[in-house]
Amino acid sequence: MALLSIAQALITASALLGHASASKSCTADTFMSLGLSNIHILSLNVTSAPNYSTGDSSASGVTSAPISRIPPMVDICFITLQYTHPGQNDVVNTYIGLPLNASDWNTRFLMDGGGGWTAGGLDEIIAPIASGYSSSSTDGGHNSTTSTADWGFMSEGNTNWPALWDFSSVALGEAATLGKMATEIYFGSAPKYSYWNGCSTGGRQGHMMAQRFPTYFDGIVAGSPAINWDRFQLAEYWPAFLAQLLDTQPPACVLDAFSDAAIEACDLLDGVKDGIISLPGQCHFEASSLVGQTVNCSDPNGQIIITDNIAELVKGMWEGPISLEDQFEWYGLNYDADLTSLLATTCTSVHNCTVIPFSISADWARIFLARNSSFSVQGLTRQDFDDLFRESVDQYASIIGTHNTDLTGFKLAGGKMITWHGMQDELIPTNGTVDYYTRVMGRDPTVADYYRFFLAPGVAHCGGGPGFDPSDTVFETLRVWVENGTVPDTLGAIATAVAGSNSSATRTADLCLYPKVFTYVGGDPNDASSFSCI
Ligand SMILES: *[C@@H]1O[C@H](CO)[C@@H](O)[C@H](O)[C@H]1NC(C)=O
Ligand SMILES: *[C@@H]1O[C@H](CO)[C@@H](O)[C@H](O)[C@H]1NC(C)=O
Ligand SMILES: *[C@@H]1O[C@H](CO)[C@@H](O)[C@H](O)[C@H]1NC(C)=O
Ligand SMILES: *[C@@H]1O[C@H](CO)[C@@H](O)[C@H](O)[C@H]1NC(C)=O
Ligand SMILES: *[C@@H]1O[C@H](CO)[C@@H](O)[C@H](O)[C@H]1NC(C)=O
Ligand SMILES: *[C@@H]1O[C@H](CO)[C@@H](O)[C@H](O)[C@H]1NC(C)=O
Ligand SMILES: *[C@@H]1O[C@H](CO)[C@@H](O)[C@H](O)[C@H]1NC(C)=O
Ligand SMILES: *[C@@H]1O[C@H](CO)[C@@H](O)[C@H](O)[C@H]1NC(C)=O
Ligand SMILES: *[C@@H]1O[C@H](CO)[C@@H](O)[C@H](O)[C@H]1NC(C)=O
Ligand SMILES: *[C@@H]1O[C@H](CO)[C@@H](O)[C@H](O)[C@H]1NC(C)=O
Ligand SMILES: [Ca+2]
Repeated sequence: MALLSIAQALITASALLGHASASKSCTADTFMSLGLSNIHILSLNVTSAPNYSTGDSSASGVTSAPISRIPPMVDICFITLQYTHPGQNDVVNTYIGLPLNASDWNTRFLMDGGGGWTAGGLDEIIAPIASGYSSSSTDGGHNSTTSTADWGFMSEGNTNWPALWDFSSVALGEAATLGKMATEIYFGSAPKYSYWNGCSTGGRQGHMMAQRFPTYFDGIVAGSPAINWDRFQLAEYWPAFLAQLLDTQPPACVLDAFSDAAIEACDLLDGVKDGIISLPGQCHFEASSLVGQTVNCSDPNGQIIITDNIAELVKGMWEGPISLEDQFEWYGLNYDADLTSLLATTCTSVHNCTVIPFSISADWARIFLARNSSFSVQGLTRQDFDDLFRESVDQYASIIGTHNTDLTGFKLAGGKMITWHGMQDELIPTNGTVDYYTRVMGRDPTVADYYRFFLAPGVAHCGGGPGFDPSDTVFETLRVWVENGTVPDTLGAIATAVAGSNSSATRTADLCLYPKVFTYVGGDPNDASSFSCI
């Protein structure tokens, strides 16, 4: 997900020091030397685009940038490179954008990350350029017009390993190198600082950069990261699997009734009634306590009585996958996370619903694990599920797991990274990121010198939810850490005001550096000073 923060957007060229004096011409001749020894360039397209409308990229829904914060028109030099890795039969499209006029360049380079199966594309470079940066992005060898089977299979039953390498890491590192190379060719000087900013898949990509290309970026924002990919994909598949195992397809209203009951039971444990469970460890809500209750639904209309199986299913969504041998496989969702994304249904009545497995994890299981384009969750046994899990970890951890705890290279290069994760994440279990950071901390107690992690209570996947969202401040916080040495002990966040209080007031908070816990210490719950990091 290409998240552009307000702060990032506000950093216009004029706000930052240091301008390059002149640029070369925005023509193919200028960029003839662009290349890498391991790639073969199929085409180079250089286009001068004065008055390029930034509204176009926002209209496509790819960037969440508040459009009023970046200029509606920017002058861009576009470079599109299509290349292959000889012998691998792949085609990678990489997009580079430079402020056309050197006086608009803020002397920095910034890549915005992708989302889901999208490594990136043309849309991801527009907002950075409009903010004064040079930028690049890659489709990683496939884009959204290609189905997962089309790019994931070499042929039915055979994994397309080069395509997965491209998507996972290879094309990302190349896009960074090519983007910086083009910047230097055009402006005559290398970027002073290079940054990565991403969430979800973009957060995984940010971690991949730190792990595998540790000298490429001075600063990385990696939100709600899709790291631990080999494991959490199966955790995302688990709800749909359990639903078929238990032959139970509850409509959304029933799942919401469980979330509401858990929030009702545990909301106040953190001291503030705000629809947020900030201290999930203290919540011991039993799904089975709702068995026998009637839920009134409006969409579809009707009443439904909660059964043992429904409670068992919800318990499983909160617990996460557990093997046939009763071994922990991965984390579940927090109690206050929306349950209806991983267990979406279409219904003709409250008693006749069909589960729609979450598409990315269903594709992962079908194309990369079962390697069978007709495969579905129907008829899967517990043993089958465990086999898929084992296959995922065994075959893919080193390719796309993105959980290498050795960040020594990044540390020695002087890099800085900030990760945050919403505790109401409805897709990627928040605790997987806690797990990774804890393991890095265990390996290097000085981790906070270069890599800082902040939990965001009440925030959904990459934003949304009632809680404290740092999206608008995190990039600027990272930038001043890198450029000014301002160490972020907390991370500024905003939330909607607590219901019943002055609803026009903005609720602010300073999120806590993990493992410190965001704790209410008394006072107006809309006021940041009413919370402390303990
Ligand atoms: C070159 O890139 C520009 C801008 O992205 C695009 O409009 C044009 O169609 C491309 N030309 C070719 C030949 O691909
Ligand atoms: C860009 O827009 C400005 C203001 O609207 C206009 O004066 C200028 O001619 C345009 N330039 C090009 C190359 O279209
Ligand atoms: C580049 O920007 C400078 C300063 O705003 C301006 O004087 C110059 O005319 C611009 N050059 C082009 C080619 O737009
Ligand atoms: C997606 O990739 C295909 C194959 O390379 C290409 O023809 C198409 O133009 C791409 N679409 C976008 C939106 O980039
Ligand atoms: C998840 O992490 C929280 C701490 O943030 C902890 O209290 C909770 O027990 C963990 N939940 C699971 C299922 O591991
Ligand atoms: C559901 O609706 C019935 C009547 O339609 C009402 O008696 C009952 O209290 C409602 N239950 C809930 C939990 O709102
Ligand atoms: C249940 O839903 C399916 C579509 O998912 C539909 O074909 C079927 O007729 C429905 N059954 C009843 C009893 O409504
Ligand atoms: C693929 O999956 C379908 C549906 O489960 C099954 O009928 C078929 O036998 C599988 N094919 C192979 C080659 O395993
Ligand atoms: C930069 O660092 C100085 C000295 O540590 C500090 O006073 C100042 O507030 C910092 N500026 C920013 C924007 O963080
Ligand atoms: C509500 O908040 C707004 C903005 O902070 C303030 O102007 C207003 O006086 C407040 N109203 C009350 C009743 O506190
Ligand atoms: Ca609360």
